[in-house]
Amino acid sequence: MEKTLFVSDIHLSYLKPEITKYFLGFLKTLAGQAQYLYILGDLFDYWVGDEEIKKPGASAIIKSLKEVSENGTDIFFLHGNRDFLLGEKFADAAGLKIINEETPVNLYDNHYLVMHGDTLCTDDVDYQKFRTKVHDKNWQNCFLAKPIEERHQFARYARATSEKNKAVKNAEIMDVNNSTVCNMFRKYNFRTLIHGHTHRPAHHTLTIDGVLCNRYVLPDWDAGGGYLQCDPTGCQIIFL
Ligand code: LP5
Ligand code: MN
Repeated sequence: MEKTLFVSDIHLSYLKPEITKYFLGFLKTLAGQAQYLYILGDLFDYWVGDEEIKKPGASAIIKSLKEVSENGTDIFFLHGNRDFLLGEKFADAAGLKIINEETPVNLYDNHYLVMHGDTLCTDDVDYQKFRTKVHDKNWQNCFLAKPIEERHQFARYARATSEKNKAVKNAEIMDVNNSTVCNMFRKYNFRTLIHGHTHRPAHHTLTIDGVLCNRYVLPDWDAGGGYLQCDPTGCQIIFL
């Protein structure tokens, strides 16, 4: 049967070889049997530039993604807050297509909107300020011009600061803002939103302007992993 798989927040890192192993297994078996695979951000724990494609950790993933795409699964990727610097060199090597941060998708006579999910967390004002800064093209060009080891140092510092901040942040702030979600449904006039980032996997139903809508939140792979499968009969979150 035709099917499409959605994953996010895999957070691949050489420090977590077991996640790499699970994800490679997922690509080889389940993803290889799908028509389309959508990776909705945070494939890597962090990404500091496409020079990294030659590093052993990344090259095993790239090789496997390329095999899946050459065997007939179309792969799409959108940026997360950890890998917003992943670029076209990676995309070429892995045989995937980088799509917009808000992408409407038509599948099996249904309209979906896919996103990473970080832009829905508008109560997290500190994060949104940080995001605006690092999404600035000048900032990115400056950052990418630095030596790779210096970029790693920045990324490690940013990761440690983020973990420290999260430990004292109110959990509510780190979830989506309901009116931001409603406005997203209105902006694109669709029925189903699929995103990750919050690490709160769930299927939410909500009524917006009298219309029943769905919001699927994808599981992260630090907590075991999983994916959303959509086919002509509907969508289902599957935990691994
Ligand atoms: O990622 P996660 O789940 O821990 O938390 C996110 C938000 N944090 C981030 C930061 C990333 O984890 C950092 C890794 C990105 C590396 C990319 C490449 C290199 C860039 C180097 C930049 C210097 O996205 C966190 C949210 C949480 O999701 C829930 O939604 O709360 O946001 C924060 O913690 C906000 C902090 O205020 C920002 C933390 C980084 C501060 C580093 C300062 C360095 C100077 C930057 C100058 C532009
Ligand atoms: Mn994220």
